[in-house]
Amino acid sequence: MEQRLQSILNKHYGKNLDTATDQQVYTALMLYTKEQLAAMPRTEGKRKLYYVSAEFLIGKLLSNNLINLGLFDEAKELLAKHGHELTAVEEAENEPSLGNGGLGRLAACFLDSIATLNLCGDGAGLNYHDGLFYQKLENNKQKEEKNPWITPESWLTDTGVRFTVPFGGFSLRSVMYDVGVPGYNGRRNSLHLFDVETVDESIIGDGISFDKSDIARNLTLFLYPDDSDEAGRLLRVYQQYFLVSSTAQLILKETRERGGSIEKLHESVAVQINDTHPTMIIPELIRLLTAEGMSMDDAIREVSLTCAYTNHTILAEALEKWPMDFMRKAVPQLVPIIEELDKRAKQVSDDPRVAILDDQDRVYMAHIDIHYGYSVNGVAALHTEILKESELRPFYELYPEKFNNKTNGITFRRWLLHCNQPLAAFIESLIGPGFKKDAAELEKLLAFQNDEEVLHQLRRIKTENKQALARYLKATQGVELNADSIFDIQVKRLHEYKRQQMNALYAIYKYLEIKAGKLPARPITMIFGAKAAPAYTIAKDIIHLILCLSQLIESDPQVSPYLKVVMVENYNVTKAEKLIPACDISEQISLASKEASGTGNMKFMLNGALTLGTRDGANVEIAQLVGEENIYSFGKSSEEVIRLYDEQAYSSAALYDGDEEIARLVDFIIDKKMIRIGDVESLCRLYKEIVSKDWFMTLLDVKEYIQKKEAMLADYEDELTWSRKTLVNIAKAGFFSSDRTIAEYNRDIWHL
Ligand code: GPK
Repeated sequence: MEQRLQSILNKHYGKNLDTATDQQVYTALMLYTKEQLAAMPRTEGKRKLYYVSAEFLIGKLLSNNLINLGLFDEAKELLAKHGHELTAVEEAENEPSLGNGGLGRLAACFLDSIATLNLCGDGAGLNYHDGLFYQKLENNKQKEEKNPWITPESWLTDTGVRFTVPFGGFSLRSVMYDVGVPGYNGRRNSLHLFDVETVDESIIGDGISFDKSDIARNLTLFLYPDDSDEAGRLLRVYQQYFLVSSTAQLILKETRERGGSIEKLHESVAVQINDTHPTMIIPELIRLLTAEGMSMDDAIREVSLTCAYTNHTILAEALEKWPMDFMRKAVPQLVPIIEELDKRAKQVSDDPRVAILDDQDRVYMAHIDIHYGYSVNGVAALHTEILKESELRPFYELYPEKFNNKTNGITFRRWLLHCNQPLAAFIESLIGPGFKKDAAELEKLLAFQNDEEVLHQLRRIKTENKQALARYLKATQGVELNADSIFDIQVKRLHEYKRQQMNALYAIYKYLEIKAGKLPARPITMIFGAKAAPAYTIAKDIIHLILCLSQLIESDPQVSPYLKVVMVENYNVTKAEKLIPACDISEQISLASKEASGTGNMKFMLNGALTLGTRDGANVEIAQLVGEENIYSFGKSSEEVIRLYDEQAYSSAALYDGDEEIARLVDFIIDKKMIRIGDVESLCRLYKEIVSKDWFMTLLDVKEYIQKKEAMLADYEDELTWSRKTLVNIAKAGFFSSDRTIAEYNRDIWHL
């Protein structure tokens, strides 16, 4: 390693390890790691998986690749010998901006586990140049800026592979870049990222504005371009088709090269459709197979035996429906195929709820996946039950055999071994290194439940991680944190169903308590991190509320010693890796039934935080594993919530009018102290929304939530009891390894 690094540095910069800057050392180490990766043997298998996804939220790659290659310690020592710290060198890497939230991060964890389990499976996505916007916090508001991340030397390798993607009236060339995906045991796969040959970043204007109609130049600029107008929605269709047409062409090319038969495609290929964004791969594969001379019947049968679909949400707004007119304009070649699929589906069932085309000529993407895929899975036990019992019930009645659950997981390489090295080393000192390959071995920690020295050490490690986070936030955002306070963290995309607004109501509660002289036993630091979709007004209002509260509290010397509210700017994977190991209280407070799974909840428990959560998504399974005494659950059940929706029986106005305590908290949003700091229009809009609509039932659970959090804060003071609970959480986290999830996908769906 040393020799090779010296020679790369010399060739590129005329420097050596002692004279090079951290940035130069980063580039040299990246290039070296890339060479090592390319030299690894590929996974092999008769059937090959293509995991197709609009997002891959892969995070920085240097350290994780070094860990998986078994080179991490060597690199760290070598750099230290020459006066460089690996953590400082890592800072030089831009985080790839290829994802948005849990769905994208799940895809990234899955790639790591697929390679680690030695399964033959690649990812396929788009190479967005500016990806998801960069979030600036200014004047207590979110401002969106572009987020270029690709540098001349990067993990991307141009494969030389090119495809032509036909659109209505024109066609585009697609360029295939690869990013190597090393498993933790000697073999590798690839992430294929397709780009438009004619992409042009110079068309980006102020902020993130650009000409939405200039498809040849804009197609791979942004992930989830604003879809509040028709041009934006059409652009999403162009993006989706570009991804799936490139992937479908790659699949047929590789199948031939591997000696497989196109006529028996499903014997050589499995396609996992990650949410509905890549759904058009079904008609596209059918189109390509029939163009090869297969009959429509045969093509449909083969594709249906090849494609499987994962559902990630029951929120109606996220279930894509495209007007057929968009298809006619962007991808006219798919129109007759979609019509044929619709006709056949109507022969299977005349129930309009399962139709592909509705009476307004809109295409229901998920319905294509369910009729013409062989597997439909939810991402947590409760979520899959809700799909079967309510959201997709008519489909479940038609095809019960297709439905299955795959509870999400996370890769422990990134979310423990890399992000929390002190904890990983401590665990290894207690139970040996076996847990690194087999996460179930973490259960051995249960033997230390009554070992006071171990329990004290867990809190010491947590405190050190809190200090490290404090240093980081001081350096990057100029905020001061008190590492002796309790760190209460909610980080995830901003959405009303995730109920950051309920957490903000807690901040108001605590502020008023402190003003009234009821001081907490220990200071509390409430940390938020969240991006709001640029066109989602109420979500931005919630960010505004949190930032105004932060300022109000900060500037009040009576309150600030006891309470702090911080919003981390531009929350992303890099920041998650620093926040999660430093957390005491993990906020997982979505309205029951609405969070399909959550995966942050798993990362926090693995790093020794305790969950304050509703009985939603994977929280339910966390509670079952750790036992009710090791989690703080609250709130109305999913059955109750679903009943309230069905009977239209929820009224936030009634709760507000009937409860002085609730009214006091909500009214504070438009208190004159707040109006003085913030934007009246934004605060009033949010206030009205909560009082009159509150679609995600904040006021239903807010009182129980406050009570539970108070109980939790009190428990924190009993160090041994708290630490014992954190130990049980870490010990029981093994189930949430994505290695387990992927083994189940392979056993039940892929059969690679
Ligand atoms: C679900 F529908 C979607 C979406 O568009 N983006 C996204 O990140 C998330 N998700 C769910 O909200 C989480 O509950 C879940 O854990 C995650 O997908 C992965 O399954």
